[in-house]
Amino acid sequence: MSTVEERYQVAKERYAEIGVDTDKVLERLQNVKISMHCWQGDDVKGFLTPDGELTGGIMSTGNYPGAAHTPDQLRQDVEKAYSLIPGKHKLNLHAIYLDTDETVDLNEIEPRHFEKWVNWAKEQGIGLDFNPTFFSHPMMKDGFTLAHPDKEVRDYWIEHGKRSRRVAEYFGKELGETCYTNFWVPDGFKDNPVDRLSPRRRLMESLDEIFSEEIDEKYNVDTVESKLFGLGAEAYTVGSHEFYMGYGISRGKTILMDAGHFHPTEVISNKISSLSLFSDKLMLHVSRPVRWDSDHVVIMDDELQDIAKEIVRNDLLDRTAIGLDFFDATINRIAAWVVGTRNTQKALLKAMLEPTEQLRDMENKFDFTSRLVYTEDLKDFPYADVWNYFCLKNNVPVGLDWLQDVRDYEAKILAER
Ligand code: RNT
Ligand code: ZN
Repeated sequence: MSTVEERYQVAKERYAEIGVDTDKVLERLQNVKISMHCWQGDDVKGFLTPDGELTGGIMSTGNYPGAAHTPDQLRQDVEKAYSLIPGKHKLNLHAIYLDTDETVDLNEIEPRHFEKWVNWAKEQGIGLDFNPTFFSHPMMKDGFTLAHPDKEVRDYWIEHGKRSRRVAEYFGKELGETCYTNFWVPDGFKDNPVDRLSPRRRLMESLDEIFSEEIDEKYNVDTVESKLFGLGAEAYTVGSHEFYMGYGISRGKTILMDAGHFHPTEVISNKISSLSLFSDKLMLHVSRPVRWDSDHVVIMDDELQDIAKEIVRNDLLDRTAIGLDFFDATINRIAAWVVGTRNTQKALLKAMLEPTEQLRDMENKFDFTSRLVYTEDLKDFPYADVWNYFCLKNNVPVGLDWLQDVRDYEAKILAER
């Protein structure tokens, strides 16, 4: 039986024949950071209240045993996942994941409530991203937060937004790596609204107020995330795609596209190129929609590969922040992270292993026959041998081997919770 290294050498020669240097590709892949979302670890519950609850705006289903109940447990689980994922990445925190003995509400959070996360991130050598939490809270009234007609409700959430940006600035300063702070607001109506405009105007004005405080983009970059529909917001979501395209472009804010937030046949892979022409940066939530849900674990499907191709072919890696966003509580949560993160990296690798210039030439000569034959045949190239070698080089398990690690951890650690 041949070894991983031997198989890599064979693959390397095969790719060299079509003009692809696999060693260079692996160097490139090594530098790609994925922002792994903390919320897969506890089904988006967080630590704001002793046993965080989902009370509106978002939902996860399932009750697989072993969810993290404390920040320490969550960090332990994230470390386990990182040990099975090649490379160094980022962790994406939500405000409800604060780590403090004080009782604080969302409109009171301060950098010190996240100090333990920062110290841990330093130890791990990773960066942090952040999200204000506009859901699962009694101040979410009638399904509304920043777009609520009542000023008192809006003001509560505006304060939360402002404070979140200061936490993010602190992350950026302390860790020497820009923190991307994402604003996703679930506000919307279950049934057909009469007035679609006023809530959107209120959301715009609330956001403007939140962003009125200048924060250096070296430390914090604000991103805004649209959605087509949500739980209890089936008919109308205030923060739609058009809303945030307009908002982001006019305010110099980065637009975040979540793969699960569009019509079923609409794909974000086809939006990346357009957006890149009008915006310096972009951020993605790599996710997977299934019927009404937008948050299944990402698998190696066509859309994941198309997203990766668009980023790589158009040389957008440096301008694109790649975050993950899924939460499945019916499976081992660490396995969910590992599958989703490794798949995202693997899709990028597959895209990097493509002889893009040659394919572009074919297209420019209107040689659609060669384009089709090449792109089809490339699907059979031995990318998995390159991937396995990448894992080996990074001292993480190859192929299926990591599952046993997760099983052992499950038996030893998760079962005790
Ligand atoms: C919800 C959005 C949002 C959340 C996180 C937890 O539909 O995708 O990004 O998943 O903020
Ligand atoms: Zn999202």
